[in-house]
Amino acid sequence: MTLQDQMIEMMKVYQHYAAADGIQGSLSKDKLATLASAEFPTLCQNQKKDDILKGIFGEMDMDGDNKISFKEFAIFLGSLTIALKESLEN
Ligand SMILES: [Ca+2]
Repeated sequence: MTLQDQMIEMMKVYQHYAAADGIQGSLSKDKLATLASAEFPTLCQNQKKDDILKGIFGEMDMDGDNKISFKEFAIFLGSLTIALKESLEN
């Protein structure tokens, strides 16, 4: 799988969860929680997952409109990739 293929998969994941309640184009807090449960199972086994998700949502929602746009999602995934690399190296 090429990096381009993986980016397309990332776009599909966003679109899948963003369209979950029939309102496309953004992720609400509930949709983000559903996405996190399915795509980040290790995180969601953490007892503090609600606090963690609340913090993540706040960090992701850069314009403060209480929704996660694709741009905000993509930027956050970049930061998350850096954090994951650091955690795997330690
Ligand atoms: Ca936003």
